Amino acid sequence: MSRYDVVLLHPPSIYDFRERPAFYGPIADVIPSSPVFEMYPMGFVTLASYLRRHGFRVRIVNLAVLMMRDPSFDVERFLRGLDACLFGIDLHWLPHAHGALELARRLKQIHPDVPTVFGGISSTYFHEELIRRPEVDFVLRGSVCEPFLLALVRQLNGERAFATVPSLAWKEQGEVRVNPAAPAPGALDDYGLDLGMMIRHVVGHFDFWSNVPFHHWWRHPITAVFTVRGCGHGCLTCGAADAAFRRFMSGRHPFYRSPASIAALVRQFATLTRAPVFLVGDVLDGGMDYACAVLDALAASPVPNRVGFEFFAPPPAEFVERLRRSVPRWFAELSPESHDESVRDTLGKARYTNADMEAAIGTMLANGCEGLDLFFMVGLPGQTYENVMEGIDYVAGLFERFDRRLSAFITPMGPFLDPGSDTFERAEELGYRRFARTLEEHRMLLENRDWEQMLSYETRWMTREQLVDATYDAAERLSAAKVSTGRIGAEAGARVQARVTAARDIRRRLREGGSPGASPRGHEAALRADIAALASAMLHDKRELFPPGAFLAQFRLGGIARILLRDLFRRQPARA
Ligand code: B12
Ligand code: SF4
Repeated sequence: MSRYDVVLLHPPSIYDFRERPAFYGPIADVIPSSPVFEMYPMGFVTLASYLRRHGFRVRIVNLAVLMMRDPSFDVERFLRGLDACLFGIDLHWLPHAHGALELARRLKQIHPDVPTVFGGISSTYFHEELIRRPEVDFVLRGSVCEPFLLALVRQLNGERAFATVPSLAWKEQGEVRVNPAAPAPGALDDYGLDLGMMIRHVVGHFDFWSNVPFHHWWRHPITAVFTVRGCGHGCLTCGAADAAFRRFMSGRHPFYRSPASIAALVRQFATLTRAPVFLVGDVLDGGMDYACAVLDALAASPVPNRVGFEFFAPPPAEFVERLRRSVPRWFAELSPESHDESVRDTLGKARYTNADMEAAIGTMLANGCEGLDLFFMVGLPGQTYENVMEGIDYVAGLFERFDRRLSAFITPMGPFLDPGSDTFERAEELGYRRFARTLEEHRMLLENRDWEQMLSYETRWMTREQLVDATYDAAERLSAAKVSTGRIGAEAGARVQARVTAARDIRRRLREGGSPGASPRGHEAALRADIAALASAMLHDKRELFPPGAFLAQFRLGGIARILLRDLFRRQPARA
């Protein structure tokens, strides 16, 4: 009998990133992971919890983190040591097109008799192309895959009647079969995290490093509760927008987690850690009654941790006032994407004026919001270079007007257009020029050495070169505005400035040097070293968004021990 029924593996975005360092630019500047995109989909944890609850043995392996932590980590040797009935690989985010396929290929070489299953948003979109590849045996489609993966594992252990597994793409004697999609469930409450089981697995198997969600997580273990699946907004650029999901995701979206389940998950995290708990998804999208019910549930079970709220449009004043009364410590994120009302209108997230936004900023700061981050983007429909720069001047004005709890960040949309989004499907009509359509074409883009060439698009308003220029120039100006208003210190500002200068220099040297190996050996080594120095964040100081803390200060060891004890005395589920 194999040691595990399923091993879920998270690949790096580019499989050979350690041997072939590429210049990824600022594509991962405002997220916890580096451009290796080493964070695994949170769905790994809910899939593992669900299967374990049904008596199956599941292991999560964050291969990307293992490869990052130790440059001499021998991947092939590690893969050879895995003992499982099924390997699950996520191709959730398209930038993993390179790493996920290469990992599957290697697993097939080493374990030819163990099937591979792919899942995630990009796998769902590209399931027909994926299932034709020899290294892929199954693809599970859907935004909620727990019951389908369970059905697949049961069939692998039983009659192998794969035609009965909902939403499965598979092969029968070389012929591709795509089973009908099962409707997505109406609520998310059945698909949660089981922290007790997770901790017991980590402790029992001495398996901390392969489970960590991203590099350095143990230093700033931010946690998140996913309140919604899908989204009701219509951003033209988003692969999970209403129109996008209707193109390729079965079932009705969005659907929400109940207020009681949200509060229970927040409490679970607070038992474990002192770190902030972020609610992913704008609770106001579920309607005012739902959003207030979430606040009431949080108020009934208060936690000392800071709780983060995400807003897709400026929240109404009465909601913010109620938030202050319900949650002792809170912070928020608002993503206007552009300061320009007409660009915002075209983008389609939400329609509001800058005056509305400024009023909401004032209200939030007056109601105890401990930090408010605004997110802006380069690469939007209708956006020119000048327009991006005007945006930074607008933000600088906000910095003058509001206190230092308000901050802002800008990143390029990239490296890829989201498949299934309007900008991907209706590119020409919306002013986009697409450099990749198929999964294989995206994989090939990741073979490039420079993020400018990795970008899968340019727009009628900005070429790829201008998108890069706008990104660097905007970041430089934004950083200067932060220094002059005391949001970051002069030293942090100088670090950002030095990184932008280094990035421009690398770009020039890559252009002059051409393909790898074309430049003299010494130059090549220096270039690699300079690229590596910019690996984690480029245009922002990541510490601004994810302040590091010491391990012992972040975790509540007593709480962890209590969860562990409770789990040990719980009857272990029989396989059913
Ligand atoms: C929260 C979120 C994040 C979080 C990550 C949380 C996490 N670790 O999962 C953060 C902010 C870090 C993030 C970052 C990025 N994100 Co994001 N993110 C989202 C968001 C808003 C919600 C996702 C969600 O609800 N997940 C719910 C969890 C519980 O389920 P799940 O992880 O999806 O897993 C389920 C299924 O997908 C499936 N599944 C997943 N993997 C596997 C594997 C197997 C084997 C199987 C069988 C099933 C399976 O089963 C799971 C359980 O049901 C979506 C938009 C949306 N509304 O959906 C965008 C979205 C997924 N992100 C997107 C992108 C592009 C990114 C970035 C690449 C952006 C960037 N350049 O920085 C990075 C990549 C980060 C990395 N890997 O390191 C795009 C993806 C488009 C695409 N097809 O590639 C989306 C659709 C929209 C968007 N543009 O933001 N993201
Ligand atoms: S980018 Fe727009 S459509 Fe996509 S999840 Fe965010 S608000 Fe929803």
